[in-house]
Amino acid sequence: MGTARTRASPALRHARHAWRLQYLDAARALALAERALQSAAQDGDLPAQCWARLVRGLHLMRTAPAAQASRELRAAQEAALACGDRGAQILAEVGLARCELNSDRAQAALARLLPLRSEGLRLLRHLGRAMLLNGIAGCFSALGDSAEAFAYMYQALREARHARRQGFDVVLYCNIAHELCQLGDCEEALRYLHEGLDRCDDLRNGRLRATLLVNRIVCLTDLDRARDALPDIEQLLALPAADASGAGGFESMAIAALRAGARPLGDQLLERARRARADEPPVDARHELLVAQAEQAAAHGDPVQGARLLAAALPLPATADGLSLRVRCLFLHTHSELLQRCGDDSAALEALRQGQQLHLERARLALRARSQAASLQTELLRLQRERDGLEVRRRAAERARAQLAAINRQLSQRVEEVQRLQAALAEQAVRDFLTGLYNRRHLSEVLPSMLALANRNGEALAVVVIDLDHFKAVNDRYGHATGDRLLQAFGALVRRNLRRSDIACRYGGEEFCVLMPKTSAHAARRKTDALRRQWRELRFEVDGGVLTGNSFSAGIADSATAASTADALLKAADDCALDAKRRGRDQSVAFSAARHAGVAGDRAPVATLATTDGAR
Ligand code: GH3
Ligand code: MG
Ligand code: MG
Repeated sequence: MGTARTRASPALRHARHAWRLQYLDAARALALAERALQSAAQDGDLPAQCWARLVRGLHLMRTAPAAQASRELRAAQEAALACGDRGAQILAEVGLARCELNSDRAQAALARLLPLRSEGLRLLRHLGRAMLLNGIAGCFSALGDSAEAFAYMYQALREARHARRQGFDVVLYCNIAHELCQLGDCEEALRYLHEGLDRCDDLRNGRLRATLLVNRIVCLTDLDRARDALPDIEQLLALPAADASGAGGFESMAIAALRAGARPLGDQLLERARRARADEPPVDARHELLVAQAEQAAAHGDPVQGARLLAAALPLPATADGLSLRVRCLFLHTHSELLQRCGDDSAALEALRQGQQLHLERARLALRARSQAASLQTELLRLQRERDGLEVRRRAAERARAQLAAINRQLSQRVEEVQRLQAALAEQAVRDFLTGLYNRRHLSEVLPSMLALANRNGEALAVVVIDLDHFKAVNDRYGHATGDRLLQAFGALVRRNLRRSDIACRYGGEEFCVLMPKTSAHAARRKTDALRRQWRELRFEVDGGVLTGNSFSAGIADSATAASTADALLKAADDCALDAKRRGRDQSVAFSAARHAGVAGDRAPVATLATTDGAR
């Protein structure tokens, strides 16, 4: 609320929490504020002091003499000023204005609040705004300008509905009902009170309930249904004493009870009213008290005394001095009745005539307020409907988005799954199951493109064909399973010894082929011989001993010297392997252009035959 947005201290958080709880749980709000104030005072925490005092000040405003509440609210305001919290300053002003109003100084209260209206609406949140608007409405109401009062109250109600959780809407139901009752529109007032009392079940605010009940009692009395007010009086008296007396209105209850014929109850209530209003009651309360006393006198069989009591208060003060139309009507109505009972018909008629005039005035105001209220209500309903519609659309869009996101998630999971499967299948299709090396199919797929790349870059691609020596004999002597083990071991050995860019395939049976990019036949032969030595050293546990000293024969050709087409290059390497076999196995033969000129065909003869003899 316009506070500098630094991190809130724990005390400030408590104080703000207390602020939001004011109407929900009045006692807890006050206790929280007291605690916050204690620690804030110790720490010199001004923002916390400000909000805690604000809560306390507003509580005093409802329960204590105006002077005491004003002191606390002024202290809150000073703290707000010191810490630059303009929002809190305005809220303190709302409280101070209410104190003026409670002391029958409506004009002064209005003068405080009106200039703050637009700034407040800009700075404050919903609850604060509703409180400010309600404060202005209260001033107009006290000044007898019901139309303005209603306009502000409905605007406040709109704000309060946004902050429904904080319960301020119930305060407004109460105030709107009070205003309607002032204008004699008691049926409509009863509807608001009913709604307020319903909502009150969600709050822990005995005082607010008591105030709603007092208003209902007043309405029912005004509608000549004083008997129906008796259960409300009972309910009110059953509330904690502080709540019941906090609401005031014992004089209204006394009038209701006496008119309902409940004399002892009326006497008791009047006694409480007298005690409650001991020092300088507001103008309305003072006149209601007189009416109650007059009713009591009449109920005790002395209407003359009653009429005399009322006559002594004539002439009645002006509206501007705080006497509401409702109480003025009540006064004149009762006076006329008592005069009639005393047999003074002409005086009774005169009072009745005055009362009728006021009724007319009330009806006129009620009509204006009603049409104002109706148009505001229509506007409110429209806004509400618009908001509800938006909310429905927002929820639907949110649901659709969530569904879409879920479907998307599922879909991408499926896509990933399929991709994984496809990759696995593709891998399976090009892998040899036994050795884990690539298969011949893969070789025929990649060799042409590797060759093209090598040719384009002017680099040599070496092809090595390896055939394990006397492998049939291994199978024959140790069994096919041992043969398989050897093939697997050979695959693993090849994998361990190759570069990542090399491609090793099982060409078929016990024959292998390795493609080595950027490698000459010469370099490839060196690597092949190193591989051959390792192969020889590998030891295999077999039935009855250890098998070692295995060998292979290899033929090597590179694209730079042997051939530039895949088939020719493979054939050149194959031929060299055959050569190695012929020369006694356990050796590598690299392509010699001179010797193979007729075979490879597409290169000028440059190299000589080179063999590496086996160690055996
Ligand atoms: P050389 O030195 O002339 O190459 O003799 P060799 O016995 O290795 O050649 P030959 O072509 O006569 O026999 C190849 C043997 O490889 C025959 C076949 O049973 C064996 N062989 C082929 N594929 C497999 C296999 O997958 N597992 C096993 N255990 N043996 C296989
Ligand atoms: Mg073979
Ligand atoms: Mg062989």
